[in-house]
Amino acid sequence: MKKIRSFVLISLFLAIGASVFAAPKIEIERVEPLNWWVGMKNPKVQVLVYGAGISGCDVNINYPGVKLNSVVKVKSPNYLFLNLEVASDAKPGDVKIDFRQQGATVATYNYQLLARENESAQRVGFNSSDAVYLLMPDRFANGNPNNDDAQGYLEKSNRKEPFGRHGGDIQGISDHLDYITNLGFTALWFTPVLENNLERSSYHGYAITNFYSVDKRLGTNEEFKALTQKCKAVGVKMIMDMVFNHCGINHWWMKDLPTEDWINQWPTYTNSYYRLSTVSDPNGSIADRDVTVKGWFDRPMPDLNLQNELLVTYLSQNAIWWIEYAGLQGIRVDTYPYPDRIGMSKWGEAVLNEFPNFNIVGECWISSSAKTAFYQSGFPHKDGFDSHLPSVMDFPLRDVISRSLSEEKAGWGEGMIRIYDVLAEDFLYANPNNIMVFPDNHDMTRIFTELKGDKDALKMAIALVSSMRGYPQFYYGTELMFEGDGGNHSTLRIDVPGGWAGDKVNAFTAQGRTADQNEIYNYMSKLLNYRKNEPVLHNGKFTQFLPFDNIYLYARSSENKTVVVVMNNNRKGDAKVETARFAEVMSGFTKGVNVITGESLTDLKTLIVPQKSALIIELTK
Ligand SMILES: [Ca+2]
Ligand SMILES: [Ca+2]
Repeated sequence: MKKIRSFVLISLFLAIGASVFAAPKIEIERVEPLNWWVGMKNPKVQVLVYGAGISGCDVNINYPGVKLNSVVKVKSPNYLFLNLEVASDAKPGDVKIDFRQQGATVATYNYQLLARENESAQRVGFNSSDAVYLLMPDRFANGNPNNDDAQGYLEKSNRKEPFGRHGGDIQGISDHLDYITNLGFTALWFTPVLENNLERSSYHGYAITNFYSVDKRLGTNEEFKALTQKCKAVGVKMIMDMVFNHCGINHWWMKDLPTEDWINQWPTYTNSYYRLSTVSDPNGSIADRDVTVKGWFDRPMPDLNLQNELLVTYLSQNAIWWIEYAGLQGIRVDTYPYPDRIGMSKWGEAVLNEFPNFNIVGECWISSSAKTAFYQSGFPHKDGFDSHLPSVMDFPLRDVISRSLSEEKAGWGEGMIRIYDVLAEDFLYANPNNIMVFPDNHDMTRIFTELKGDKDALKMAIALVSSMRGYPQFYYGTELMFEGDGGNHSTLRIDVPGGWAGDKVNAFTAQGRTADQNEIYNYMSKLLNYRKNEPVLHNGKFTQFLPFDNIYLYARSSENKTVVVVMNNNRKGDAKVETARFAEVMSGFTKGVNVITGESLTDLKTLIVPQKSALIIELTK
């Protein structure tokens, strides 16, 4: 009897205990990547799950074709990393993930597996056939005034504040896409669109606080995807600006890092030296390299540690997710040399494994061809290292364009020889034709300012960048003769007049532009539209001849066609250029057409090149 009573009591206690002490439900706050796809080349995906106390859970998945290989727990109890494997014959659908404690379900999550678009893996990235237009979404056009102050954001819009949010957005870009395509551009790169929820100066987009969400003041993920599709329909490739060196100080994980080494932490605030020589220097100290690579880019930008494997996987999947979700044709990687280079190599390898014909350009802001070539995939590193970065930017060439075009009195080392000499170092590059060529960008003094407002020199710069090996990039407003000082970003990143309702001038229309602006707009349009349809300017052999007397000639040659560019950098009347010296690229051709004016050239023996101008002629047999 006594025994029976104890048994009943114990049973009762257990029953009450189970109901009183049942593990409480856990709220899952984040799951990233937001979804995944069936049929990726790499069948594995690592899903980050974030929720208070989630690491105490057992995880169960019961979905045909989806295997939970392992679960990774980290220092914070609020994260789990689920290593899933998706069979190629798994059906798209919601994969129910069951989180249990003491046998009871405390949370469930339906993780979406989608079908891939046809030919997704084979997509062709931007390449030397493209011309890239760079803009800042906050400063281009305000297509939706209703999103200027989206809920939950710390910084309010204020167009009067030079470093503030001006209200430009994805809709504004979409509304003015014809302005860009009329100029002949075939690729679009704009500064990052992901959430930058900072108190101030977040308009530039480089302090990301959520890697999976477009900043609502610029639009939504769906709007970004729709713009990418609209671009594709009109022959414009989308290059997404991504940042992996740092995140924004208000990134959601900063309050609860998965692991201490998720970011590079220092006893006291330590800024990067910004000395990129330390990264490639075989003689450099580890100490100097560490501060350059692990020091922070700026106080509001915690430095991500790409030696952390979980983080590298997170960022690789993030890039793959945006390519697949939005339909991208390219990525521009910000501050490329600043993260751990082995981590970035793994990142690039993972992305190119999924999309072998894709293109990625890294911002390696270095004034030396040797140190730039170091980062391009294919560079013969002694230790066999491969960056898996197909394209770099030609900062060394950029640095001499304005200088050479400003030097009308050329001595031994001045004027056009500067350009020749930089291009003579192309032997360093694994692929000189997959290099971005540009006269300026959003971080540096505008070319027109550097050329001291010289319209003729501006045209020469446009001609050079558009016809050189590699592919051209122009910063918005170059076509409008915008001026701006690199030391003052507020002047460098002004609004396009006409992008905002009530603007007195509308530069998006020919009527709203001055005669000079139309001259430059039309010049660029003529040249880039010509370039668009001429493979000789995409892949033709590049041959340059020594400049003499500040006159520089180079050619792009294919089997049946050659384009010759002659730059007369003097201001002392027409130059009569005898072409006998250029027989190597001109012999056999009998006809020539001035690409800009359409005029036929009857005499190819002597070319007349007006002062301070570029003569671009197409030669045919
Ligand atoms: Ca807006
Ligand atoms: Ca770094």
